[in-house]
Amino acid sequence: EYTDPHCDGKQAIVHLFEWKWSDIANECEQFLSQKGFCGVQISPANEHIIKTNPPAPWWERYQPISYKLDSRSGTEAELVDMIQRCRKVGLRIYVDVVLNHMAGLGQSGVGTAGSSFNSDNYDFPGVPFTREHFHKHCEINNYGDANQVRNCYLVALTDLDQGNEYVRNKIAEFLNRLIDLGAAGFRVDAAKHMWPQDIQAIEQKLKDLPEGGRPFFAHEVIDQGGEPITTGEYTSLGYVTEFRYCIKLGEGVHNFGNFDNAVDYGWGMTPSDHAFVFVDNHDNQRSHGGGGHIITHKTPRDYKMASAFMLANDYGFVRIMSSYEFGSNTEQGPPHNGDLSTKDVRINADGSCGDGWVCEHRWAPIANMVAFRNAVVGTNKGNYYNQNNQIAFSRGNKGFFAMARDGHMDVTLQTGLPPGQYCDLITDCATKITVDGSGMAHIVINNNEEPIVAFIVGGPT
Ligand code: ARE
Ligand code: CA
Repeated sequence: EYTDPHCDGKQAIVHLFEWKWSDIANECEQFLSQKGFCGVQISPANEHIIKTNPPAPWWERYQPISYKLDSRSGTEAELVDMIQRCRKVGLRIYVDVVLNHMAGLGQSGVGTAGSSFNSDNYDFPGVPFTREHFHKHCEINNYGDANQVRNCYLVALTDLDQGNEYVRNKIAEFLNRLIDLGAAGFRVDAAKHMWPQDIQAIEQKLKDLPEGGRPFFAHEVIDQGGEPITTGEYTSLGYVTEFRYCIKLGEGVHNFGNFDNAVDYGWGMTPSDHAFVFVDNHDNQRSHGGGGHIITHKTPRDYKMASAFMLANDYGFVRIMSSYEFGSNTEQGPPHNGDLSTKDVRINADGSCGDGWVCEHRWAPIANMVAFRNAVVGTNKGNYYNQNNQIAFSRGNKGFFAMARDGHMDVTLQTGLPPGQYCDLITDCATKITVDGSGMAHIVINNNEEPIVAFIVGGPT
């Protein structure tokens, strides 16, 4: 339940972190639809605080002021236009929703939709929420105490009581409005900090999508072992973030031998049909939540390998991260103009992005592997080969994937595929692979920057 993304069987979404709605609409039309993406996770769409010191940090959007749909990414009209334009080209929108809390203590003023607020007085007239809708103040300082994690305040953020019927109704009203506008589902921020039974009660208040079916849910629960709260408590509510996979992918890229155990159920990892997986996310790429050695766009070669493996492997539902550049300042917001408004995403002639937008999702080994994942859905890994930091495997009789850590591979392997000539997806067909009558193929990699080959049945020829 709550695991159908409603995108005609497609298998990967992209988080266009901090993009404006108008740019997302363009990206759906010009790029994502061509590459077979299922949809887009968008930054929180509702009213949030406005910070000038530090200037417009990205995390403004995780401090809600109301459920009015006016944010730094655009107005409600722009949001609706984007959802519809994406929908028209086959892409769905998944909204990042912050339901655990409102703005942090010690702040007051006006939010992005013009609503006033005063956190210390628990006054959020734009909803409205008042003191009785919040837990009494205590700070989370011990993740070993599940009660505290759910009922106390995460970094001083005023903690809503989702056990309260009025609060449940306000949240459900907000989500139902997004469903009416055409959203296909939600990424639930800080789900770990809400009781599963409260989330369930809210989900039960939701409508079916206009075209039928339950909305898709991905719950953010950071579970890396060693704490009482586990992803397993949330799997009946939808997909659950699998942060251990970030660590496993990092270890694999550094030594391919580790890819053998990339999914380790002994480690408590979430069953594949409920695991929401990613190489990095907007937090752990800047060390805000979730530990481990995380690979990011800052090491492009490793990032391409980790992402390509993730897309080739038979585990989880994939989210691709799309970032903006940042240095040592982990608070820095998206590229902005002089008035702190977010800059347009510039697309260069060669298809890369500019003006500070990284657009990992446009890098060939990532973008082109989406077609691979879509083509091999439902198949298992086979013909597994992993030696000397060279890995290869088939997915059923639908696709074959190979990758070489040092950029070179020259080996003849069983592909499990029907005979014929295949196009390498990574190089957009610049390389071709011949599978002979017994399924064998000569696999050659000679590419230092993008040391990956992948081909599928029914792909370009
Ligand atoms: C900001 C300031 C704070 C200030 C607060 C209120 O940084 O100093 O007190 O505002 O005024 C993001 C940023 C925060 C930011 C917040 C609100 O990361 O820095 O606070 O927005 O603007 C835990 C949670 C997990 C959470 C991570 C960050 O379990 O849910 O912390 N992730 C989500 C989002 C974040 C967002 C929030 C939640 C809040 O993805 O982007 O915060 O909406 C162990 C535990 C984890 C824990 C982790 C980090 O690994 O197992 O559970 O994650 O430590 O503490
Ligand atoms: Ca809570």
